[in-house]
Amino acid sequence: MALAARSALWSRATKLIPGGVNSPVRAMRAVGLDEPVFMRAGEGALIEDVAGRRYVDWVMSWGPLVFGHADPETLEAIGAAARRGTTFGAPTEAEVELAAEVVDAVPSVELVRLVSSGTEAAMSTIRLARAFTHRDRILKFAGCYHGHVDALLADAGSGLATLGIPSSPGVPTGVTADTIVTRFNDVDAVAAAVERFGEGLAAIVVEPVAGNMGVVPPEPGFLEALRALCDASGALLVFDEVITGFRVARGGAQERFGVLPDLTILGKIVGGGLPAAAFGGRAEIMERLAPAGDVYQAGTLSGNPLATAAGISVLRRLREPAVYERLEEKGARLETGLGSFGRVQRVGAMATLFLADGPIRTFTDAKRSDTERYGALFRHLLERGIYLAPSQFECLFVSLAHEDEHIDATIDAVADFFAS
Ligand code: KE4
Repeated sequence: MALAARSALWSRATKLIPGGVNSPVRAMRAVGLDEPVFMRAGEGALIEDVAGRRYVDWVMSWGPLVFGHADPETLEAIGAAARRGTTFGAPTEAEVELAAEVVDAVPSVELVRLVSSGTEAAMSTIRLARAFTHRDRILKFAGCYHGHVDALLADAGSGLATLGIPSSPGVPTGVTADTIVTRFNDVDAVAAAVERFGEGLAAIVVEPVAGNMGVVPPEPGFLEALRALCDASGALLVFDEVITGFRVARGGAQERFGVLPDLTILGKIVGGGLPAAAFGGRAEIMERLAPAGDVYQAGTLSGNPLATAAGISVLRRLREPAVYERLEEKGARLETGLGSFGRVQRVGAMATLFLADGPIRTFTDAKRSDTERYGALFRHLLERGIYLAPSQFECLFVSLAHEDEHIDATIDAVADFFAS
């Protein structure tokens, strides 16, 4: 597509869709682009824009594509399902099969409910935690993102552990009045928050490895401390494993770090690249969900045949342990290659190159990064056929389709930027 046609497409998009995109980060404003790159195809580790230029893709649709773009086995599974019809709104065997894969893989999950997005899973999990505990307060961490759930669109106030203030217009103050925001990796801050608000605390919600401030691993003992604080206060521990699930280990961060939450939020990989997400946990909690219990939650396309077919195709292949050895090798090669250009933080197949001095332990640390320079790096790499996350505060998503040539080309292009 010629330049003029691309501009016409962008102009048309902005006249029909707010900001021209269906999710803000895609506008690529954070990396200094006035007009985002429109993509039209992907194959393995590569993504192709509407001008036919191909890039090594480190966004991978923000995490779902652990086998890369247009994975043949996934496409075959989707096609076979689609030929039988796309949605029935009735129970299907595939939903049972996908649930079985999740329950088999994720250590703390005994029952699981399928939904269509991570936001929906997070929203439903909060409602369930509040119902189960008969409490209203939710504690979250600055820099962690759990989808655009009203109750979790809360920023920290000035103090260390404050009642949340809405981080978006349209979120009523009454909704975030029960949201406490404190600092990731700060056990004292969490303990103080639980001390002060513990009575009415329904749940602590955390990305066990933060991905939405860039990759910030849990410090040794942090997740264990959250577990202990929840046990002591009667609150539920909720791991948002939308990114980490099936990525940092087959059983997610809870398997990798050996800390079991009461409820787990899943997305991205679980749908194999189609709209599917899930939440699950201990049976006694999950059984409160309608129609088994009285906590209402529903969805027209929940567990739909195409997404369950894609999810089953992917999760069944992730039973092979060698998969995670290969992801670890690829992640380590990328980390080693980028390490001399900034602070690289990585857990398994998720990594971030922070243009800042390390270590990055909290959102405050992450915000020290030179986002202007990151934007310049993003644009430089785009010119060289490398598509980095269009924000410093996101992850590079390593897939099984990323070969040494893709990793080495990325490292060379980054080296070229810092040399110029
Ligand atoms: P979705 O509603 O976008 O499917 O999932 C929300 C969500 C929940 N929890 C975590 C830990 C997440 O990372 C996300 C969504 N991730 C972002 C990128 N980090 C999606 C990209 C976008 O918003 O377009």
